[in-house]
Amino acid sequence: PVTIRRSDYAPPTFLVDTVELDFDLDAASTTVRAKLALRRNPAAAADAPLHLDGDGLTLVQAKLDGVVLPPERLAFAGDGSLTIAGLLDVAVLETVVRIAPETNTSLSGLYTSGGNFYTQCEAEGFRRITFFPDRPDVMSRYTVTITADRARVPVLLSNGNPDGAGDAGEGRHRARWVDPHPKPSYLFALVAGDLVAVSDRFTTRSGRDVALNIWVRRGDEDRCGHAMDSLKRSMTWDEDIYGLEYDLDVFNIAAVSDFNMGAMENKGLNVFNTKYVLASQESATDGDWQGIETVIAHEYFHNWTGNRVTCRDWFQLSLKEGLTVFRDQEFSADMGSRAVKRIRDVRGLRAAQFPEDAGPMAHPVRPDSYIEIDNFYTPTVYQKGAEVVRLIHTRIGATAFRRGMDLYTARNDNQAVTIEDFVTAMQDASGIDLSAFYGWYDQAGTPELTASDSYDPATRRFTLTLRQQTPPTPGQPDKHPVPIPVAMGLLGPDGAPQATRLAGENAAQPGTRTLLLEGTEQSFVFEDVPAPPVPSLLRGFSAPVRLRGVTRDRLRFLAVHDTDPFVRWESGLQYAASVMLEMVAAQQRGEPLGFDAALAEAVANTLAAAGDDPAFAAEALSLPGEGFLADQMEIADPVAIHAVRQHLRAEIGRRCRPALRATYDALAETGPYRIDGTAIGRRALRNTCLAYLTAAGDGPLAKAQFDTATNMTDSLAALSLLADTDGAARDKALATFHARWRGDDLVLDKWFSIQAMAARPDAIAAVRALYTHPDFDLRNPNRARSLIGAFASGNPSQFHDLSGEGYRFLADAVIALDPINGSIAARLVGPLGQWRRQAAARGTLMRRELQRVLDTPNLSKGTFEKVSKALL
Ligand code: B3K
Ligand code: ZN
Repeated sequence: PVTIRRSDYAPPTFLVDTVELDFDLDAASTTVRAKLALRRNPAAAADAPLHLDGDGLTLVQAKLDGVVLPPERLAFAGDGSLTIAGLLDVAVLETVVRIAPETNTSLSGLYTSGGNFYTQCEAEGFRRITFFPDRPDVMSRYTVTITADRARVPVLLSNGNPDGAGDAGEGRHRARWVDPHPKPSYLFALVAGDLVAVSDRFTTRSGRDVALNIWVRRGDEDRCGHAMDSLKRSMTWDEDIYGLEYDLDVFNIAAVSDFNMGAMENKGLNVFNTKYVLASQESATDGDWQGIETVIAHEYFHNWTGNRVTCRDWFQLSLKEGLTVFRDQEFSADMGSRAVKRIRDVRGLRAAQFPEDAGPMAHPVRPDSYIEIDNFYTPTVYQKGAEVVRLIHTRIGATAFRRGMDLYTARNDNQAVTIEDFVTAMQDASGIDLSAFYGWYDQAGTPELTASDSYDPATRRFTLTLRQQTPPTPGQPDKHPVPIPVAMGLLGPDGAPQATRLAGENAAQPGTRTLLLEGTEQSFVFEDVPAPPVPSLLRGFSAPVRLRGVTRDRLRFLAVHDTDPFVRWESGLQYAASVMLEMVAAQQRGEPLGFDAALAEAVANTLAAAGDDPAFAAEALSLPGEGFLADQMEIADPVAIHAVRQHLRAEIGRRCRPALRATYDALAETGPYRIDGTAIGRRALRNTCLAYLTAAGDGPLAKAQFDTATNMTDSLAALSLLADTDGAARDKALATFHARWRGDDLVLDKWFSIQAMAARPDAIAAVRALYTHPDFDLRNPNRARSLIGAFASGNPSQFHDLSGEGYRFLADAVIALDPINGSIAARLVGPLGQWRRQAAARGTLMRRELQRVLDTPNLSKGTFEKVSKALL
């Protein structure tokens, strides 16, 4: 496999001004005719040949300027691409190819799902549809004609606006779509089949009337309301916050159950995993409702950050993804509780991105090289990328950021650009030099921020010293300091917030201020500090770093007194983590675990104040996760971590039982089902209480909740607790759930996941049995993830069982899946790559399984890249 390097970028030799595509749809053999209006790129050499990507295409005919090209003019390469030399500066190329959608199990290019046709082109799927310079810096205007059987394929959709439809004879019909906006090939989409629309309208603020349609399979129409509502709110928000309006007459969304990721932002025709569209009270959890809102918004926001302004090459992926995640995070924060949203996002970043940054696939937000670009749709490019945009936002402020966005879209509209174009716009709009922020884009690894301080009563000066250091990552042994904005404040000994005045300032400032650490180490001197204060650092998680050096006493103090909800939550979490890591060490030495009474006290205090903000209380009551704890250890011990967490949950449950039970009872649902922040927060808090009570031995409570639940959140919370227990109630609940939901794929995924994540000693046998269950389907990505991914990533103590059977199961599954869908296989293999963080006995077993995968003949590029890098 070839390594592609960022430094090797060369502009395309030919541009494609317009494309006419003609699809004759047939599941077994579809004919694709393409007519490309080519123009030599002024930036390329005058005699450079035309390079067309292609992958698995059967060429029927190629004509250049109306003349059939003889075979000797067509130079095919081993990867399926085609080079043609001797073109004039302006030329028209017409090709006819055949493809077979129904045997396309990779779900990239044109494929079928349940008899309907769908495409997925990002990043390199368009080359599986027709010969084309399949790279984002070639932007063209598309006209698409689709012909298909009228009875079986009544709905024919593509990008842009509809432009006529009609009969095509012999029971077939035809539709034409014109997209007036130039776009790269990765944004092309076609959806066709027996679908029904849920429709609405939206009028943009300049008066454009837009038809909104969500296309689903018959029977799913009544589960689209939330998606539609989220779409309209997203459209309004982007107008209000960024002045960005929708730019076509229709906005179509199509939902499909076989899909490699969450959703795809194709121009005017978003394609969604059903998971992020369909929801009802009975079938969707609160997490599902929130997921739909976020993903709908994310894909909609791409219309500007991604589609109108796109990426020059795939190394710039975070230009659209980091920025669009930042935008969807802000949207969701505005729709609900900003503090809780931030807490959840940071939780997610630490659960996925921090470990990635500390593992074999660590890469900068803007990678330097890749073998398979699909492997770089990562938490680093997405979530860390969003954090870097947030750093810039923090550094220059909201007003300058908005001006920067205006400048960015105005300057780069209809162009394929780079991260420099974004940073430059922000710099020009703010007048602040942002060049140091490139360090965040180009350097991998999570910086460690250490704080120390001293107070001098004589001068009433408080000196805060911040230091940074980034551990080495593969290929980047030496790191440089990066600019770290540290939002902070000082609290007096009584917990009251203090105004702050830095040496050299005239007046003290109340509230939060932001210090900027630019070098390796810097001291900040605060004047007129009456008594030794407690600093509150990294408010709102103002930078994606690991903060070190805050004592336990201060953590306890901050958890109670800080004005910033993020720091209050964070301090409680870090306090608990530090106690738990000590317990893990005790467990490893075979010593008794003990109990820190302060934890029970904190739980009691949180419960007492929970009425004010139940969603925040639920976050504050959640113990650090097993993955978070493992990530804090040089060498993880998943089994000990699990034991400690279970022990602590049971202890807290026992000690706080009356208060937990009182909260649980008080939060019982009385009115109608609602999905606003308060209702969701109440359910979250109630189910957190249920988890403690169940851990403390109150088994019947979970069973009772499962039996009477009227919504999926409560049902699933109870079921997942029961799944961890032994006995008849567990088996009965799982069987009841399966019987009730066997016809609903999205809910059945949950049934698989719950069992895959149950930390029982027979977990591996159970997972193997589920793998052969009649409802299991390796070809469906949601289902594969719900079992294999849930087990390997969501059940660490069993996955890391010392027998090595968990590793063997994962490798077996990856080897079976790779020839079917290499992209999903490469994703699922990830957990085996973390062998360096495990004790030698486990590491050896993990490496053996990685090697077994690597030795498999005909491995996909993506799986090869992941496995070979993990073994380096
Ligand atoms: N841009 C797509 C992701 C495509 C993944 C290709 N392997 C969805 C999104 O980020 O919005
Ligand atoms: Zn995206």
